Amino acid sequence: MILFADCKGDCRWWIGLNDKATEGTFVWLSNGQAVTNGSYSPWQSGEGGVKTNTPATTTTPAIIRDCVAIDRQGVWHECKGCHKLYKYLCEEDN
Ligand SMILES: [Ca+2]
Repeated sequence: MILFADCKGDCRWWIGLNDKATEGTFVWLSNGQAVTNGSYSPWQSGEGGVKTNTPATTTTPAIIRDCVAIDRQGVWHECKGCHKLYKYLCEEDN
């Protein structure tokens, strides 16, 4: 993808997809619609609602995987936390 050609290092972009409301059900921020089975969803192997959140313990913080970023190969990842300073991609209607 030419768009990603200049990126170096940890290159991911938020795509506006999360499962904050219901674990394993990913919805788009733009319209609230869920990604359904059979729709375009190029998940990293083993992701796509399979990686569950890990509750906090007395010694470790929770690991929340609720937000999705795309890498330079076009693969979607459930990222640890939604706070990372990735850039983001937007879709524009013509
Ligand atoms: Ca999640």
